[in-house]
Amino acid sequence: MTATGILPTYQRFVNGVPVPSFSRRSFRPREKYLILLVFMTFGVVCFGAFFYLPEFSRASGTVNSVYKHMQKAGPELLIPAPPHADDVSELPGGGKIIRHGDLGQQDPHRSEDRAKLQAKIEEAEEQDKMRNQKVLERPDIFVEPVVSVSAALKTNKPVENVIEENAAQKEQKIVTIPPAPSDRYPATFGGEDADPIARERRNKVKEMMRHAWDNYVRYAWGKNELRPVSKRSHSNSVFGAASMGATIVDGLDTLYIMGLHDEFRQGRDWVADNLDVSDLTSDLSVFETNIRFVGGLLTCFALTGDVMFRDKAAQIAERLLPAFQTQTGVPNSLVNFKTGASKNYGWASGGCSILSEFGTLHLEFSYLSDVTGNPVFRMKVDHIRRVIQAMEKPKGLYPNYFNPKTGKWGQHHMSIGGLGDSFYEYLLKAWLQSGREDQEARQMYDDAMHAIIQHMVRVSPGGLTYISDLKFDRLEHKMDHLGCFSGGMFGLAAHTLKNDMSERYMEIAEGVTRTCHESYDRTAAKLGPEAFRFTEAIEAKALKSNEKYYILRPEVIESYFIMWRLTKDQKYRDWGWEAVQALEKHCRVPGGYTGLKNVYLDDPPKDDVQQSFFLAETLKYLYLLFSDDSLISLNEWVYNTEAHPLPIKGVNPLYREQL
Ligand code: DMJ
Repeated sequence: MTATGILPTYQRFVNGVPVPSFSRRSFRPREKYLILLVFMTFGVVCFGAFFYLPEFSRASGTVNSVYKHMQKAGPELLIPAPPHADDVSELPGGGKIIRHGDLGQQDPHRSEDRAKLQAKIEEAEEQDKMRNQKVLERPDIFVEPVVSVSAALKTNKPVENVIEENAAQKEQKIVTIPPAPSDRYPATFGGEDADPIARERRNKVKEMMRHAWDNYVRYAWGKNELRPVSKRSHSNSVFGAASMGATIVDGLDTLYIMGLHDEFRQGRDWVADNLDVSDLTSDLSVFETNIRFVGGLLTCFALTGDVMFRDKAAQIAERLLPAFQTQTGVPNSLVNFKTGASKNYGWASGGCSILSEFGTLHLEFSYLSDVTGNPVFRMKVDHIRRVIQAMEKPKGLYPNYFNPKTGKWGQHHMSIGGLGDSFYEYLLKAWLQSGREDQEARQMYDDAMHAIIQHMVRVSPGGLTYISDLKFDRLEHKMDHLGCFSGGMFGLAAHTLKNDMSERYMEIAEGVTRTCHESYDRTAAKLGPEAFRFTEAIEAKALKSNEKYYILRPEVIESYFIMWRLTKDQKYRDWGWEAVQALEKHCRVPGGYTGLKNVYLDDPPKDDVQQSFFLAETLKYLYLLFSDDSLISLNEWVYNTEAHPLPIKGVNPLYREQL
């Protein structure tokens, strides 16, 4: 025997030829120990290698993952089988076979080890759960349509009872969608209409959304907006040249509602990885940032439960807070995200804040406080409410300008259009959003509408109802396209509370929506102008060249949508379809959708801008117009002024309040 290395060799040679050594029957004790040692080392190495397999390479959750994997190889591989009771089989004809288990005779170390490992697995599972929740928490959603308010009203029950009954019914209807393997978001909730024509039209709108989105992705991804004719980004938008992805954030919930989940995911990942406002050096509009970014992100949070959206919304809203540091606490219009310096526009009645801007924060800020548990946002908007409520109102009306330093109104211009519009909308909707708890808001709304009806609502000689502007006690017989949202607003007010105003509200809702449709119908393009007038010579038509453009605005279609849901009058769907055809004819270009410079020309020149609100609002309202009522039901959701639906407190389980 010669030792040639660590291990001794017993190779024998016969005539110089190696011969197998099986002739010897057994090993010597020293050899046995060595072989045992080799096998044990090999076993330990193999076991350890599991932890370096690629799918286990992420440190956290490893114990659990490896355990699960090994379970597949055999349940007893990692954890010894639990002590089992005696196995008893019945014999045909009576009698039993008893196989004795190991209960009562188990090794105490074995069960101790088992308990420790089980505890580790449970801990890892818990960590896994928390990690997943951070990214995506699966929400419960309603899968059955809920009775609409309008349908329920036909039962002649008081609206409150109907709402309560609906809420009670809904509680029983919550169903959790089972997890999909690769997609943890819930499926979009159908909303297919029974009418085949409506379904076809809805598909058309979805295709329009794809066209708008795909071209934005192709030519302006990450930038704010798209120039669809020149196929590049639009650096002159309300958010300037910064890459804030305004179209992504504004369009995301529309993608989600339409069931365009791949596109939604693409946008969601961009938001998660790139939306960072901490380095923005520009002055941004508090109002626009709130309605498009904070509102859009909060809706995505409500719909999906993905807390990334909530946290981004909170980060952005925090950057808006320095704008509230004024003498009165009413915020300035612009804030610098880097320095926190804020200011007002010079043109706004000598540096005033604007009613429609500081009055359009309430829905988003209240909701943000509820879902983050941080009261600061709600405190800010409650404070604005107190300041404004305490002001003396000329003829009961709210002027468009308020000086945040002196606490006085600026010029006495009143309007349901630009500079005033969404302030009124948010009074009504704050009441709705609160589950009708915020009575003060509803009272302020009714008081304001009372004054507006008395001083600003008029009917033209041709029988068209419109809401005129009021400037220094003089009516300016003109309506902005922006003011056309008010058809839907009056309708919603009428249907959500029966009081001595509700009948009149409904008349105005129908009248204004019809007038706004006329403003479309009286153009060559069949799309409405930015403003239209009522004079002796014309009705519902623009006069000045700077009133003749159409920038893909949503307000008229918004009213069609709300009025359709409230009345089920087919004309609203027909009018919406007219708008789709006109958009396709004049605004669609190979690179997306463009606005028009003059709607009175047969072939209107294009402005080469695809506004982010076209995706957020115009296409969303069109899609919902051709959906059934269960999709983002008016009973459960309240739309912010950028058409981002926010859940109604106490009614919609997707409210997701931090308690
Ligand atoms: C949107 O940004 C919002 O609807 C806002 O309230 C005013 N109008 C634009 C779209 O026209």
